[in-house]
Amino acid sequence: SSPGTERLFLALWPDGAVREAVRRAAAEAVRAARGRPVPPDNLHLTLLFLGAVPPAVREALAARLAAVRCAPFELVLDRIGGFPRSRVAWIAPSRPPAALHRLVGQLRAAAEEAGLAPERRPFSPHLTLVRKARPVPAQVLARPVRWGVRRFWLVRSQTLPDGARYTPLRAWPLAA
Ligand code: 2AM
Repeated sequence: SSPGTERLFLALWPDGAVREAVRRAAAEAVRAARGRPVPPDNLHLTLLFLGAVPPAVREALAARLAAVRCAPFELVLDRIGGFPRSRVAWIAPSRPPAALHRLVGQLRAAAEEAGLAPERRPFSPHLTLVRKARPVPAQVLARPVRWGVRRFWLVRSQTLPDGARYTPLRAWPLAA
């Protein structure tokens, strides 16, 4: 890959208050899952995984992302569960708003216009809580975490000896 190429993805990044609410809501499930808990600073909801992005493509992408139009929305994180095959435990919204799916559609179009070919795997919104997790029983939260989403982020993913490091690089506001 050319110099300056980085592994990037687009994500929603919770602020400290939402991270703390997730920590409380998920504490029991995280314990039960054993495995490797995602450090609080790494918690995110992936919107679109981009893979290796050269600098020139990143510039083109940034220009497209600035043109995305989507109203802010609220996510109600009310479900804890797991993907047994990838061995992760997650928290997720059981009824994601239509605006979230519209946002992802626009991001996919922006990525394609910038020359990327993002995966076509269906979007399944979740925040990974634990990796190498045992299966956790599905759970509906009596007290869901409410997350007012106002921006989306371009994030760098680095693989380090002690695990993944995610660095939010730049945000764009949600505005209709
Ligand atoms: P995960 O949390 O469900 O494992 C950075 O790696 C983020 O992008 C993670 O949230 C990860 O999802 C997601 N991700 C990694 N590789 C991916 C891929 N090939 N397709 C879609 N999402 C991916």
